[in-house]
This record gives sequence, C-alpha cells and structure tokens, in this order.
Amino acid sequence: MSSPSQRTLVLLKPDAVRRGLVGDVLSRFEAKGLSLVALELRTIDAAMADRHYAEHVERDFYPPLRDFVTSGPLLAAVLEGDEAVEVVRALNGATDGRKAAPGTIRGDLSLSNRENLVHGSDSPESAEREIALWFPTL
Ligand code: IDP
Repeated sequence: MSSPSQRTLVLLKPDAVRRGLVGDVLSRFEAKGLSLVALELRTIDAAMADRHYAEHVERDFYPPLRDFVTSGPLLAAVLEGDEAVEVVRALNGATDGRKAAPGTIRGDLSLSNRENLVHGSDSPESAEREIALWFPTL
C-alpha cells in the first residue's frame, strides 16, 4: 500500500549557489526518490527573509542570518515524496555543519553553523506555511 505523498519547502541557500554545489545537493534529493514540484532561483530582500524566518526574528543569531540569506541568489524548491519533511531533514543533517554526521549534506559539505547550505521545513505545518509563502500559486 502506498503512503500519501507529502510536500516540503527546501532552500539551497546563497552559499550553495556561490560554491557551485547546487547540482550536488539537488542530486542527493533526486537520488533519494523525492520529486521536484517547483524550483526557482531567487534573490530575496530582508522583508521576505523576515517572513520566512518569522519564528527566529528576535533571536541573537538572526541579523547575520538575514544578511546571509539576502546576500545573493538562492534556489527555492518544493519537493514531494513519502514523509518528505522528515526525509529532507535527515538528508540535510544537524544544523551545525561542524557537528552534522558525515553522509549528510551539511556533514559532508559545510563547516558552519550559519552557512549550512540548506533549509528544510521542520514540520508538515511549517511546510504548508512556507510553500504558500514561496510559491503562492501552487
Ligand atoms: P535548521 O535550519 O536546521 O532547521 P534552525 O534552528 O531553524 O535550524 O535555524 C535556522 C537557521 O539559522 C539555520 O539553518 C542556520 O543557518 C541559522 N542558525 C541557527 N542557529 C544558529 C546559530 O547559533 N548561529 C548562527 N546561525 C544559526
């Protein structure tokens, strides 16, 4: 019996674009079996960053995070598949690239707590909110 498919919002952050890692990172999601539903290269302003990271805007780490995510183009994507939210977060690895397990995107490719290459929605509810924010026509 097949499980109902789930969607999640993924960002390949500006460091992934700058470092030429878009192909590597996207291929990991594709190889896992997730399907691309939407994909857009985009440079966002501070207001969009604030909306995306609404739960973090008051945190100490947020101002440099906002500078980082608005620093150049990023790739926004919607991925679909069985338990896509959890599967993407497992592939992404722990937030801090220095501590993320080898084999994960961050564990293999990032040495930073901030410039950690990828974002994945943290719950089905967040995915719904974030997909509506980034891809309102979906
Ligand atoms: P997540 O992306 O693994 O879900 P969150 O805690 O939601 O992690 O944090 C959002 C983003 O904020 C992280 O991906 C990272 O870029 C940045 N961030 C989180 N904690 C720190 C920190 O302590 N220092 C610097 N940047 C941080």
